[in-house]
Amino acid sequence: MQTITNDAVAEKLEEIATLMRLAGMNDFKAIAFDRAARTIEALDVPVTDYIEEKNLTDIKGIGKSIAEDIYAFAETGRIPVLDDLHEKVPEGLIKWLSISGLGPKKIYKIHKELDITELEELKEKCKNGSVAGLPGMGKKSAEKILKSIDWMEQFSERCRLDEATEIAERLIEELKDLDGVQEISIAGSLRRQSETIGDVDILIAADESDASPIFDTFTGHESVVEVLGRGDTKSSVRTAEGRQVDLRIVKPEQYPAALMYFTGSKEHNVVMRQRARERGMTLNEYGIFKMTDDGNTDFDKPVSYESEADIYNKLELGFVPPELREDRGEFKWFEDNEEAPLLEESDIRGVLHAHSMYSDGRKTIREMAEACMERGYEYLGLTDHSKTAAYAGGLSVEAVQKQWEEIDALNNEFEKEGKNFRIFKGIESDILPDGSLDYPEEILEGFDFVIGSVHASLEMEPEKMLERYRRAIENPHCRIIGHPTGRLLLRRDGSKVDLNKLIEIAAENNTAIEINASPWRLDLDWRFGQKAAKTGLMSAICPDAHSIEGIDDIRYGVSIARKGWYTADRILNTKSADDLMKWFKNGN
Ligand code: DGT
Ligand code: CA
Ligand code: CA
Ligand code: ZN
Repeated sequence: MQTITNDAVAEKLEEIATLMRLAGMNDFKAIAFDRAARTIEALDVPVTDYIEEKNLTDIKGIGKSIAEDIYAFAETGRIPVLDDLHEKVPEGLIKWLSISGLGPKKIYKIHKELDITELEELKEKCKNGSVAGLPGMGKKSAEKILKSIDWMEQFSERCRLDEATEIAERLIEELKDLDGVQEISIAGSLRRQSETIGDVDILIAADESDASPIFDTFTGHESVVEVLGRGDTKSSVRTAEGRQVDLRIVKPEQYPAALMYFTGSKEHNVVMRQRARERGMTLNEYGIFKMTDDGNTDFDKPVSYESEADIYNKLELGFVPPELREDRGEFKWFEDNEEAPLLEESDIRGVLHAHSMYSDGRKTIREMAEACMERGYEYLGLTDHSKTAAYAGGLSVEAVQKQWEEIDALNNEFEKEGKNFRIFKGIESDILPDGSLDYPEEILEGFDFVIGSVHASLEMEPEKMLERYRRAIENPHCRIIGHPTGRLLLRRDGSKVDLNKLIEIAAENNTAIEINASPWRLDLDWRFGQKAAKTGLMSAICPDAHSIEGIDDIRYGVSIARKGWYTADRILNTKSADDLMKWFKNGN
């Protein structure tokens, strides 16, 4: 038997459900697989315990036939139903799943009615009106599909920050202890913590004679499916995820300059080179050199330096943290300052914006709270969805009241046990199209804080959207605005609300705007950080966690906040629990 994880089993079951829908099979079967997947994922013991005892059917929601599928998977790594489904479902349709807004059932319908399987055919049928003519579709749906395909094609060249991070960390783990590796770092847009990443860049300092076996390990890594190029100083590969990774190996004495150069951004490098020239030097990926009288690089006259920071110092600058290297004000600041007082992950004292099983989260309130405690946080601001978000299990008034009782009981228990931890009663209230919040006044009053989020009618006229937000912000119960544009990176453009104006309105009313830390969102965009600072806007790093792992997305939120020049004092969840409650009540 192979060792398999709960997640691996859940993933297979989910795949079966999706393929069943793509094959046009009866939905109740697919639903059973979906439910089984969620059940396995939420198990708090290894599923292998059940597999060994052959008692999977003891788990509620796992019937005999699904149990057999899981045993087969554990024994052979394969599931016969899944293999059959793969035979049955045209390969082309699976690609359509990446088109945002197009689910497997709709895909099956289009495929069956129009007898097409390829993306190009789908595009054509959207353009010539065939898709619009299908029952239940219409012109708007066809246009939406076209737009989503456009997005997909435009951005498949890039990936999210979390995907790139995982790839890079996996490779670095493998490379860092190899013989001859003196230093190793991520470079490029990943080191700058951009919200999407083209290729992953890794840099190593090693003697020339050690390079070859290091490249061997890199190109031979189990996650590598294709070697795109291999030279003496650089190799490029494609990983199983379809991402390109560049590894460069430079001589130890060149490492700091190379690290600076390959971290970029290009715009930042341009200014750095210019600063070098103004000081009679040239800067390139090999180092800093004196210039000859005729303005050429004098490679015989290297300017000595020991570190990346040293290079900045030579150019009369403080060390610029990688996140800030975008030529957006860093030169001005670091001419006068050794460092910028940026937010650090360790400043974050509590978790705001998390979902439980009351709405669409995967864990109980207790499980979420305990996970926060384990991570050293002092509070959890629980915010399930509000009643209008029916698709996400939004809470009825009765459910809200039940949740409050549960939170009170948990808080009492924590206090009795002397735990320094509190759960705040929050809600992620939909901001309805007219700007009102989702509950009557007497319920809103009972929350410790309300996050107001737009989840529907995102395509509203920008002016109307701003008014919608204004009304929500002027409601004294609304203390934080959630994911202000609603974008899903590489998937869906957000609403076109004027963020500069939104920030002004929020700041005037002492309402915060979250930095949604989910790597799908990273919304508020970091480019608005300086505007936020000017207006005195408060923000919060909000993981929008739907699971325990989701809490750890805080790291991405912190990166984006740093990239937006946020200091700890402008982030709500750096406050103590008491101070935060005060801020929610009084706004200071
Ligand atoms: P990406 O991969 O599109 O997310 O963005 P980067 O910034 O990682 O770009 P990449 O991988 O093409 O190059 C890595 C760094 O190398 C880049 O940030 C700056 C430096 N670099 C590469 N090519 C050039 C260039 O032609 N001129 C300058 N000044 N720097 C370059
Ligand atoms: Ca790159
Ligand atoms: Ca690159
Ligand atoms: Zn939301």
